[in-house]
Amino acid sequence: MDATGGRPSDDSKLIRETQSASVTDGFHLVVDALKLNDIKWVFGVAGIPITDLARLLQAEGIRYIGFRHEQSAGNAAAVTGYLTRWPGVCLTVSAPGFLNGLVALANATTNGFPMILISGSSDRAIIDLQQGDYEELDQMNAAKPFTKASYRVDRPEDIGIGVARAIRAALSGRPGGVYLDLPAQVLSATLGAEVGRDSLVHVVDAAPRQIPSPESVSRAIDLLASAQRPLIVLGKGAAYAQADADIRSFVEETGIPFLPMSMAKGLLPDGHPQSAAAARSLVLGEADVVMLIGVRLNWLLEHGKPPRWSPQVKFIQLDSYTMEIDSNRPIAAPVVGDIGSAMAVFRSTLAPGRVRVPAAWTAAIAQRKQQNFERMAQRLNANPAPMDFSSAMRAIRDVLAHRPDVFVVNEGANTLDFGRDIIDIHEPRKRLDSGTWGVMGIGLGYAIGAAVTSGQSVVAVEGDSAFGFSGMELETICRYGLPIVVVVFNNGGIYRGDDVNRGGGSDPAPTVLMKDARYDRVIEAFGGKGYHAVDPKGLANALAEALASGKPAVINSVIDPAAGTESGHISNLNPKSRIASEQGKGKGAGE
Ligand code: ADP
Ligand code: TPW
Ligand code: MG
Repeated sequence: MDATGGRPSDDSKLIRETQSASVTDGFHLVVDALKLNDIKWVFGVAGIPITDLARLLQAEGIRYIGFRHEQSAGNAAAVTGYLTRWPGVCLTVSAPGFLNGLVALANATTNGFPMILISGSSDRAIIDLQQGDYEELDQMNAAKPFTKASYRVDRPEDIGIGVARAIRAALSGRPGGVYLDLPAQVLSATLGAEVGRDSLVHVVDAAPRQIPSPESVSRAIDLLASAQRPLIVLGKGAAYAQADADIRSFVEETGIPFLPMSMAKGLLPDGHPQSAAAARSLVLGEADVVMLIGVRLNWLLEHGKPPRWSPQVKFIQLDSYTMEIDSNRPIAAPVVGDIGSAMAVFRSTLAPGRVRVPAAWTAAIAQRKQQNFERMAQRLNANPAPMDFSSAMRAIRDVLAHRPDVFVVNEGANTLDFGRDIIDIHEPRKRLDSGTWGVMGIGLGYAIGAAVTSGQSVVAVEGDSAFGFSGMELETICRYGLPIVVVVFNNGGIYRGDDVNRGGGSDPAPTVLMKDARYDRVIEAFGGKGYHAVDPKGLANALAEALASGKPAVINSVIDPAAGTESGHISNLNPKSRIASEQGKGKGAGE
């Protein structure tokens, strides 16, 4: 029996392939509206009431990718929005399917990725009186706190407007997640074909340029020109903006050292001489004027406050979202606008030689970089058995040095920290990771979204715990034959694999996962290629071979269970109980 509680499925009557040309229905109008607005992919899980919508999308040439869980479908849609600057669309069934997708939608909103979650929903009259419909939930209101906007279409003639509003809301200002509720009755309702056609809306100029005021740019340039120790911080808003050439030219023309946040890596290559990534503590602590380009002063930058930052530092903040300004520290020179327009204005306004970077500052950074490179080289070149995070990441870094085109997806705790620090990114938007929330579960969804929309290869570098959140999407990867290689950093646990049951019982400790798990064998069940790597050479060979094949693969990389740090680099955020301090666990790795 299907999961309808015995209710007859109404799917069969829904595609009106034989309908007369004079009549259309909600299903067709949704597809027409999406096509009219250049939606090329939809990621989802089928079921009542949207099964036939998925079929019709496919029939009409929108690529439909069917997932095993809505959260991964939603993550694929979110990353599509980030990479293409056009909303990624996720399609789910009612109540539980919708809620599964909602985590990804909320994550998209938090990260500023344009995404639309479209869910079918049950009978409004029954929902509103809570009379117990199949998959009953007031979805539109449930979505509101997690989205930029949440809409429901109650009449078929409003589908065009609903889709247009969703697109505009997702893209404008700071991008984010939008929910669009489509009740089953609206999908199956019929309408005159001409009325239907006339109701569609082609969205014109969905994200209008926001040109910053000339005064704000002059104020910012005056401040930059006064700096003794200037710094540019690039965030994923800068990567999203696709103003790569102007950003790079601005950084190079001014000579100001830059620090990329994790997903801004690759806007300028990591090996760029002006990169201050390897002198992070120094530049955050000593910079006197900092230009933030598409980056928030949130927890990832310790809110811009001492002791990490100098108490005297002055900020320039370039952002499309006015309310971000002054949210954590006072901003001396706010520049509100879209980064593409703003960087062009900066470049045309800035007189050559106006901003000078004192040689003492550049030299101090160079010296600290050199020290840290040498320290890091020791860790990278050590060859411990079993592998630790550094030696395994080095193997991946070396293979990817020859493949700048490959997307790197990265999640976990230690696996995330070491991956961010060690794997160089050579091109813009090639690194996709846990992002603003530090969420686990984005891995395979992001990998699929990136592979499907770009046609390029992806390496997903996953902690063994992180991998588990979306692991069943290996079947999706194999079903569509996508060029994705998943490297599982198998240290047997969350952070570490060597913790013990503090009660002395036989149950494993809360952070422990199965020792000796063979994740490579999971993909073999779906016809993909599994590799088992126990040393850097084996890992590098497996990765090079898997990438060259262009076929789905998993590399189970055996990492020392004792190599990790509790909570990775953010152990300072972990409230500690006596049980932790007595065991001497959870010492911060710091930077
Ligand atoms: P990171 O996580 O890399 O530090 P955040 O996600 O915290 O970056 O910050 C990104 C910022 O970029 C957000 O405040 C967002 O409003 C802003 N932003 C996103 N796209 C644009 C754009 N095209 N123009 C200007 N600002 C943008
Ligand atoms: C949705 C909490 C943060 S990091 C992590 C968890 C469960 C996994 C770390 O283990 P992993 O990496 O992946 O094996 P490693 O290399 O350190 O061993 N649920 C969600 N998000 C978060 N962030 C968590 C739980 C967490
Ligand atoms: Mg682990």
